[in-house]
Amino acid sequence: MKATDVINDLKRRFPNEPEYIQAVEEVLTTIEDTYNEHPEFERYNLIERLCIPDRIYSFRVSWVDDKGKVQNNMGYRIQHNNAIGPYKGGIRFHSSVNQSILKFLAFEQTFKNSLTTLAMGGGKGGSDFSPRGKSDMEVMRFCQAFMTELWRHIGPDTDVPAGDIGVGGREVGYMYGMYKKMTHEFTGTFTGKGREFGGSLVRPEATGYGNVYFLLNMLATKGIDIKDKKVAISGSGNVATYTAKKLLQLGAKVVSMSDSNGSIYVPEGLSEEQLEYIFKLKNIYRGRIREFAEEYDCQYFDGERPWQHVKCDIAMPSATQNELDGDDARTLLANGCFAVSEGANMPSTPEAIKEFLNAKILYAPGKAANAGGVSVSGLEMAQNSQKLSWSAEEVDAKLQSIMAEIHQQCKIYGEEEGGYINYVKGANVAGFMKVAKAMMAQGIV
Ligand code: NDP
Ligand code: 2IT
Repeated sequence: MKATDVINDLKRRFPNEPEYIQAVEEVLTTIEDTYNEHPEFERYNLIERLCIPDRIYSFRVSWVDDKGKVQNNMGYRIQHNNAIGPYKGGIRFHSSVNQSILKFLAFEQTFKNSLTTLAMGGGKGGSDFSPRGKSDMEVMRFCQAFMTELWRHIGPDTDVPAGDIGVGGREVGYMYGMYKKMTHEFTGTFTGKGREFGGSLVRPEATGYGNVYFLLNMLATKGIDIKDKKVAISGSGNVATYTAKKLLQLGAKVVSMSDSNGSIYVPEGLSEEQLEYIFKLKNIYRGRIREFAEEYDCQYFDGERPWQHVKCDIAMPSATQNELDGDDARTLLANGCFAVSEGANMPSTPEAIKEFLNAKILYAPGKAANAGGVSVSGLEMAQNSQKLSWSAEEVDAKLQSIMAEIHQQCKIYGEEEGGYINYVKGANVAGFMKVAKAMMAQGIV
């Protein structure tokens, strides 16, 4: 297999899907050598079967807004690969959603889920509907309309959706309610459900906490203590806020957060009270991060991401894809940043990744660092199957050991001469090998 040939062929066949091609390119260029050590993979044209999703559903979602106007959005579910378990992955509601973005996310999810040690294949879904600025009733009507199509394609052993950008506990609840009505069944077909109806404790916290646990594993390889380290976070949603919460518990200083309109800079680090304000601002009032800057009179960079403005030891991008580019990476490095652990999926551009790897800093790609979310989703599925619920301590302990295991797999496959761990290569090769072996064993299907 020549990675460039496969990528060029995919570019020709899917010309309008830059995010998908970007994600594929990053993986293929790092697994090429390992793949070519297995001539049987090439005989089975494994690579093409792994890059192209098993199937894609796309549909129109029509719903009525509060003014009585009929709105039409697009809905999608990408079932990418189920070699090691049922399709599994979140649903994203954001105005930017299109097939390319969901294909990149479903592709990434396949490798991420493989790393978790649990039995989950890869999938992703979503809509170009944006919950921002919509009333509760509008969000409910949209979720219900979306589910009247999606329900027939998912199931507890077929495909299990969850949250992502724009989809939190509220949206999952509404979608699950309609799913239950359509199927006449109460099964664990969604994860991230409310605690009262099968949701796992620690699932809301899991992605952010998991990212911090992964970071601790990376820092331990260098004997670095997290205490008093300055951490820049982007985003102020689910992943960003729980990342901040765990960091504060550990004595680190969170110096920035952001949303799509701008970022705040608090050089001395957020207090617990200030973080609590951000939780409320985002989850209850559904406000903007600018309002934090007004309330606490701190620096606010309108329309800007944090990276050019903050001095930090560690960066944890936790908003969206391609939110940290080559210039941002160079500025972070020049300002002394020595670790980057990605809460978002593909937040660093290829140029930024190159800068981090060349500088040989600790750099964890999202598919390893943010795998805690889907891991606890896997634990939620296990609890639902058993019709039991585990304590927060039990789930958190399992999350910590899964993140340590993912770190170990990255080390095994990514350690270079001289001891530098290339986590990009490690995560890609480890994730790939498990899926590849399962696909080989199951024949050409
Ligand atoms: P939320 O919707 O809770 O929060 C998203 C945050 O990112 C908000 O602050 C949002 O700002 C900001 N954001 C979204 N889109 C953009 C954009 N185009 N430009 C700038 N800022 C943006 O989502 P999550 O916290 O769940 O997800 C964040 C990232 O983490 C995503 O990449 C997601 O795929 C990834 N992830 C999520 C997991 C989960 O369990 N939820 C698991 C693993 C990864 P605004 O309010 O202005 O839109
Ligand atoms: O990107 C991700 O891993 C998620 N949005 C979580 C997926 C899940 O099924 O919990």
